[in-house]
Amino acid sequence: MFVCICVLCVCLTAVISRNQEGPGEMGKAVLIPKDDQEKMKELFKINQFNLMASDLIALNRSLPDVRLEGCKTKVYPDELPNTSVVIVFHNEAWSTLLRTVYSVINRSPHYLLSEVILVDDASERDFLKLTLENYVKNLEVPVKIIRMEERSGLIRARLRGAAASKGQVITFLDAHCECTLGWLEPLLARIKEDRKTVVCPIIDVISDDTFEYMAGSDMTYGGFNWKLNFRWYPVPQREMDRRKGDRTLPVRTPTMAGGLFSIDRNYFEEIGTYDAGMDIWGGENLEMSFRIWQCGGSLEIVTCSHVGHVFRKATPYTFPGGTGHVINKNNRRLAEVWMDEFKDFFYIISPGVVKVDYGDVSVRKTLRENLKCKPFSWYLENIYPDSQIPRRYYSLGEIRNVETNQCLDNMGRKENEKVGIFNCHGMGGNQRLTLRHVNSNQCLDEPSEEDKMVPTMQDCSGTRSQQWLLRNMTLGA
Ligand code: LR7
Ligand code: MN
Repeated sequence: MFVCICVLCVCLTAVISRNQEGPGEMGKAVLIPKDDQEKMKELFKINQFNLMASDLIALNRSLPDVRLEGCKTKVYPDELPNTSVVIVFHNEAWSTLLRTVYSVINRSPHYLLSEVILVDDASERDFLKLTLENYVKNLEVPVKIIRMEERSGLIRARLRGAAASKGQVITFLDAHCECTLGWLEPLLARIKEDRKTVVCPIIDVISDDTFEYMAGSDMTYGGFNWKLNFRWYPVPQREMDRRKGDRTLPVRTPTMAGGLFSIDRNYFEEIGTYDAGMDIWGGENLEMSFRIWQCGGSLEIVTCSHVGHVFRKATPYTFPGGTGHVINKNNRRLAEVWMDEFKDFFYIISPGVVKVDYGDVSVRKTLRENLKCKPFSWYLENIYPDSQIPRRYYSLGEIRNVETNQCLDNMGRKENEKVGIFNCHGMGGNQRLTLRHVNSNQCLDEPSEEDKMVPTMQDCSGTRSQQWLLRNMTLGA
């Protein structure tokens, strides 16, 4: 009896003290003592995040409520569609994977959770096999584990998870996330309002070094650059105006980061799920973003929903086939199917990409026809007018003096500097110009007073000094 009570006491104290001041509680940073830092660095390499810190933090750690005040008091309909949560992983760490699962289970109303589906993309770690299977049996929400027979990449793994799911909505998460209080209801409520809206939470930052939880901003949204890299950009004024300054209203975003979103399951099918021809990692997020917008849906960041994600600086896993090859292939597939003539901008920036075999995209082109999707120019005009890709351009090529066979060349210089003149090499690169330079978003401006000969590169302003007459010129395609 005495022992029993004593054990209980210890447990109880442990629970209480952990919830208030245990490592990482309330999303605080975990600092590793000097003596352990060698070991910490070793462990960091396994997942490219501070595994030692993560392992010290409780699987159900507490987090701050980072929502806007206006979000905390919002009331959502009682009848919301339920969701399956699909989490794909390859060699994920135990603590981050389970913390993701716990945060879903502990911070979602259970009647809205159909199930959690873990899709193991052929991981090689023992603890992700039987140990994981036995562990999830004791959780309060059904957790299903699906195993890919071979390494397939996150796109085909998600497709498998989606096909096995039963919820009215499918919610995808990366395997190193933490959902915060009230994350789910606003996502589901928005889908209930409009089933063709695909919704993302605000993605908060979990530090890869300390696992500190840092609120993301409701003032950034998704875009991309000419290399087809996803990037965050400030929400433009037109979108603030559309929401009449109410920051608790969803932001219409041109693209999504890709890892964290909810979609009506029937709509997911209707709109063509994913491109199963894409391998391992990359491209699927832009592919889906373009497809949703061009084919009549919309993509939003629901600013009342916050989910954390461990952002890493490097990839911990292998890319069978080579990183560059895989990403180029995926990007080519999306450019060929969705970007019409604007794909040329991508190819010009990354000349190597056109050599990559991207397989057969006819099924995806047929999908685009069947869905009667709008052209990419419509997307640029209406959804992403602030894109770096010029919506209208006269021509793309080199500017050559036909007498001397010399070309304008930006000489690798960057901002607001003189352009140079160099022998034409026909390779594009620094000589590939629109009158807006494709690499730097700088425009050819008239020579300054001191130097009457050589034009300079200046921020594109649309003023007369940047207007040029094209005459007697051969403009390459
Ligand atoms: O071969 C693989 N098989 C997998 O199952 C490779 C990865 N994966 C899993 C992996 O374990 C993880 O759970 O897929 C998930 C995503 O992989 P990450 O975490 O290495 O990707 P990321 O967070 O660096 O990349 C972002 O872009 C990807 C492009 O393909 C995906 O869309 C990711 O889901 C996406 N992550 C996010 O959107 C979170 C916010 C990051 C930003 C910006
Ligand atoms: Mn991730």
